[in-house]
Amino acid sequence: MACSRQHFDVFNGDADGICALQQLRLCEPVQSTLVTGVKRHIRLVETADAPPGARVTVLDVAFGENRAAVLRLLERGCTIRYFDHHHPGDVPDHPALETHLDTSPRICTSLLMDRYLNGAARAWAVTGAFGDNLDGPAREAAASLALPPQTLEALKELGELINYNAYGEDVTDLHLHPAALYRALHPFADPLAFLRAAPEMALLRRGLAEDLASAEGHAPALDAPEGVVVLFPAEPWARRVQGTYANRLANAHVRRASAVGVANRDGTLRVSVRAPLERPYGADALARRFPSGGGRAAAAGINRLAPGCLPRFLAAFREAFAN
Ligand SMILES: [Mn+2]
Repeated sequence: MACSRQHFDVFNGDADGICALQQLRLCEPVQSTLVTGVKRHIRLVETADAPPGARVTVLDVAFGENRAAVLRLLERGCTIRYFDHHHPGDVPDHPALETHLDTSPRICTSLLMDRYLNGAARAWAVTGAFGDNLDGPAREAAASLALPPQTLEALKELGELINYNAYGEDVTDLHLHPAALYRALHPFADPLAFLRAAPEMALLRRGLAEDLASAEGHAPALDAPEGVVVLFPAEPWARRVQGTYANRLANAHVRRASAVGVANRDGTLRVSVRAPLERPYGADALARRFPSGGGRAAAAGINRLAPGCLPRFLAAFREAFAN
């Protein structure tokens, strides 16, 4: 596909990032250079080699992590539009920087885009919200569409499958490069038509079922009233299924927190933490107690937890989510 040096679309490779871009580009079609990666690849703006005068749109990656790169692009004469729902830190005032930032736990970037576009591609916003595990807000956004229940469930599956595809240590773990998945779905104004027709979706459905089957074979490291913690070995299936499995645990026990740890290649643990859905707070504070930890109040993570710190993490997890 031809790519333009005039427009750069920088987006998280998860469902929220992809569905936010899909809405925008259905309403404002342009040829653009796509910049994306695995979900954990947050510092994307520094990899966008945009020339002076380019229009850069950034979606669903924390502003703070990209602040220096944004400032460099502004200095170079680029115009930047930034949509995100992660904690942004200090946001500079600049005439060429337009921000749409909202850290409410019931908002995601796809819903911010829906607001920006006045609901012009709402079914994709609903899909993105489901992908970010915002079940309630997704259903509220969908209310105006008056969809039959089975259609809503199909959008939920689509969001979950696109989201599942984004988890891995790098793109070699993934079934599909997120840019390829975006290009595949972009021709579809109707997400359901994509879900029904696309071979990519059959591939992801099969992959998720296999990875979940592998995950079910592992007993929890902690199964307490406050929450559940599961640890997986350093294997591609575990890196792919980590986020989806964490969401499944969160949905299965709405009053309990959950954490899923996967061994990195260097032996440290990468941990996804979900606060209880009924009390979606405290995950970020817990994660920040450990080096390389961060995230949102409802969902956070630690990139490299030293194996020796595991007992301390389990104790801090119980303390953070004690009733
Ligand atoms: Mn998001």
